[in-house]
Amino acid sequence: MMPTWPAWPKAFADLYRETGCWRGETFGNMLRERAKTHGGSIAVVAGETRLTYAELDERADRLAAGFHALGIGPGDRVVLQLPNIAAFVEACFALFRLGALPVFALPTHRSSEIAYFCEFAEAVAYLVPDVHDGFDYRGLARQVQGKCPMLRHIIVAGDPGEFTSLEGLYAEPINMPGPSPADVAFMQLSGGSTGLPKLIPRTHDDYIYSLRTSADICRLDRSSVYMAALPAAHNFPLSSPGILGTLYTGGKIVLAPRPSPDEAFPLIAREGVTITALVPPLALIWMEAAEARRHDLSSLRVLQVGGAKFSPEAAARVRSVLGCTLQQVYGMAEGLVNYTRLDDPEEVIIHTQGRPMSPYDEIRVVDEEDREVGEGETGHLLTRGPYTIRGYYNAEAHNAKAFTSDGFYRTGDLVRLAPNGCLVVEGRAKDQINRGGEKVAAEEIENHLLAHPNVHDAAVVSMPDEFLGERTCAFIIPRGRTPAAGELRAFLRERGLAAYKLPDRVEITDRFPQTAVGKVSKKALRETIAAKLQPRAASDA
Ligand code: OOB
Repeated sequence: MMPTWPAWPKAFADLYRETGCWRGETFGNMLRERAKTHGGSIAVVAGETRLTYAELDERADRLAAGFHALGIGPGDRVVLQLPNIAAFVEACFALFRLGALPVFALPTHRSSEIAYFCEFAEAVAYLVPDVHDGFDYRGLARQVQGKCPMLRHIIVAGDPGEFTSLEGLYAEPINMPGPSPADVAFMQLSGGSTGLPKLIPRTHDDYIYSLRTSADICRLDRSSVYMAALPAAHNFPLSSPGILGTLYTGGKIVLAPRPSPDEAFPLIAREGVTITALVPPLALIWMEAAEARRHDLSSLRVLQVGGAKFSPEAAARVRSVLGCTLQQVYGMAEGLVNYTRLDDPEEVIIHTQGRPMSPYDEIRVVDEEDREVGEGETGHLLTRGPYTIRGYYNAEAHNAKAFTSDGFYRTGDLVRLAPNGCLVVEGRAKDQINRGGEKVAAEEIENHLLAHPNVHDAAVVSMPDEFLGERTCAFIIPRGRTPAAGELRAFLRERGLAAYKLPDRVEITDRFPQTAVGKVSKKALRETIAAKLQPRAASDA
């Protein structure tokens, strides 16, 4: 069955083509072109592996032939869970060329998330590393296989055990028609605010437009060296401008296995990294490390920070500590990405989250009734444009709520439009915790907690945290015996939930505060836990 997803209405698609946003390019052809014009330049550095554009192009062709031989074809979904290794890039381009759709899982996802992605996307294959960061993904694959009988292939980069070896798939290239530019190229995951994560279909046309524009804004060219320190599959390091934007411009990408200064700093010096992207907590760690130790970070020209709000105090230190320009990036896997520009005044770079990358991005800041708020007032951000989806994959009922009738995406973010046209993120209306860039949907965790025999009711909210910005607090009304926090965390881990989703704190209560209409007041719960943490924050200082 081919995926169902709401495409752009014809009038908009025509507009985006006429204005040159969508140029009819595909990822497969984009790599082919670069391989023709500068095949000898280095495209990918990962560990000991160095691939030129010509080599990457050829390996993508050979791997596409291998996937084809397994019976993977156009429109098929493949859940891809690879860390920052060369196989990630090769597998992406091989699938793009085939017209098969990677579903981008994160390395931290576990059986609960992966089994759901496989089932919901009706995936035919699941691609994992053997072992990464001490975790054996073949064990995870076994669990997933048990839950998802329709999964035809489990493919392993490295030692495959009983599964199919990725290395063994590379075959003689074959001719294949390839997808058209308007086709869906892959699916990203939504941070989510509901019980189950949503899949985000992105087309070649729209995604290539977004990474080309991002690359322009970041002034990438053939001499640029982009380091992916965040997980490659996330929208930020993948395309803002990230890995794909750098390959578009013919630059070099360096895949860092982990973002720690110990691993990233020597790579910056060795490879002459010019630009990289971090979430706020990592930016803090990098600044601390750079101050404490002497490292040659002189090649670094731009540090992008995004995924969660970066405090102005920290933002103000970036230039002096790391010796580069800060770029704030406020984006979402659904589309819209805002950037502060490299030549913006320091004031704008420090205090705002930038402005939309495209002149065709439409922005509305509205109240609860979807009426535009007054100038400079805070409201809900709605957006529509040439690279913002019109709906999630197979989610009709949810789409009716997540999008306005005229196609604007409800971001769930509370923002203010500054007089200079830049957005300032002031908060969030969606039921989500942003744990230093990692998104946790409250309802998803609540549903898992409710499965515990000693949990009568659960409400998950954010609590303030100096380092991550927010952490997760689960309020629990017990049933019978009161469960201990460690026991609940172990229970969730046992259910196959990613570690970043486990509640950082558990509060036991006998009832939840309610709103006027009788719903659980998460606002009151957030205030309760924030007040409780207050004295501790003061004594820590
Ligand atoms: C990025 O994408 P997602 O899909 O993981 O998360 C999107 C959400 C936004 O709706 C917003 O709530 C939050 O993450 N966010 C920020 C932010 N950047 C993202 N909140 C405050 N300040 C920022 N700078 O996180 C993402 C995708 C592409 C580029 C960059 C980030």
